[in-house]
Amino acid sequence: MELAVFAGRPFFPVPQPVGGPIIEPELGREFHRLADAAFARNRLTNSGPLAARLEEEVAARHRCGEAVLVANATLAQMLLLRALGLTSGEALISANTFVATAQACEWLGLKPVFCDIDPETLNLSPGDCERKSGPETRAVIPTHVFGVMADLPALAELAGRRGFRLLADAAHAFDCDRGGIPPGGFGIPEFISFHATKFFSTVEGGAILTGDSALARELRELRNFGFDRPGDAGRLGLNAKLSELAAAFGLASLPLLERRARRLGETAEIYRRELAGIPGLEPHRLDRLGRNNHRYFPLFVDEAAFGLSRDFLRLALERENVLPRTYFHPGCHRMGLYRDRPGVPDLPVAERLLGRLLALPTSFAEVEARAAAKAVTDLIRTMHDRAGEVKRALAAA
Ligand code: T4K
Repeated sequence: MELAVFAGRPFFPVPQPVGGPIIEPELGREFHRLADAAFARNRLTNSGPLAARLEEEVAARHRCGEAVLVANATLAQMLLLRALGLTSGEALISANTFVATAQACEWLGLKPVFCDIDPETLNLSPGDCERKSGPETRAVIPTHVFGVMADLPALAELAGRRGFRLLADAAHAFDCDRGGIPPGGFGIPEFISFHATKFFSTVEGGAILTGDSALARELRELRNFGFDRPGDAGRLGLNAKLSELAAAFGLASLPLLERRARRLGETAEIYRRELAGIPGLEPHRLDRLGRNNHRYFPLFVDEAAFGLSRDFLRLALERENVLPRTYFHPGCHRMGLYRDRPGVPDLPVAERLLGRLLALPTSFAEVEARAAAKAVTDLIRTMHDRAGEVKRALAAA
């Protein structure tokens, strides 16, 4: 049967998104058991036992002493900035990050300064941070994009020498590490996302990972309206608590994570093997420096060699119900919030590389994951082999 891009039917009958939640059958069963127990206890939020247990599990997994669970990673970053007194001046952040990293800074009164990326890791470049730092710089906030951890030792050296704070956006980096050290293990505070699109999820949720118990105590007060004793708010807080039902979803996922990591690793392996023979495609290596959870499979598309641009390949795959994403291009600095601000950031490496990057879906149903990954690569091969026809079909649409 002919493909949709050639006026036939979509190859996949249902959409295959990059961020589709991963829900194994066991997860649903265990979630319901834990949720029923929460109902029987009449305890749905505000320091319940499930959230407390999940805090311990997440901290142990990341070997960092403390995990302060919150309602999402955006609030985690905001609370952390507040606790560290980072409420004015500038923060150096990566041109390759989700807009939340910039927005959390703005909410606290910190102006984000977009810095260029390292061409190997696609993470914040310490050299460009040095160039773009100045008298107003108060913090540097790298993102471990796609779970590849940023160069924290080099950034710590810079921050120490220039007198600003280092904290990290580890939203993508659950169960990842660099040289064996996971987020939270480098001695700097990091925040992580448990959003439904992530490797590990509580539907919405996140955490701050830290070895500093005084900081953790303060963050626990800030997430609960600033209450430092029952009924008395000693400081300005807000509501960023994680509910018991969200914690139940997370606890139900924990025993499945090794199997999930193996499956995503296999999907990545199939993608790498099958795409290897197609000209103009180069997967971004995620595990050169340490462990990766393989939640994302980003690859570079060279238009001249492949026959189609990244954006045409994306459009063609979308016709077949494969929904790749161009994380994070054209970049936050080009979003409505930022693009009219004076001073276009100078980001030559990000401009050169991110316009060629495409993230493929990884969250196929468990029973069909191998066949689905292979089918995606077959579709990509067809798009290459019939590039001229694909271009004409898309241009005519
Ligand atoms: N820092 C970084 C580096 C981040 O990537 C993020 C979040 C944060 C900080 C902030 O973390 P949180 O405050 O969210 O905890 C999604 C997520 O909403 C966002 O959490 C995530 N990063 C970002 C990378 O991806 P969108 O705008 O791309 O989401 P959306 O709705 O387009 O969903 C992505 C794809 O997944 C779509 O094709 C639909 C599919 N999907 C999504 C959901 C939620 C489903 O099929 N089912 C679902 O339930 O932001």
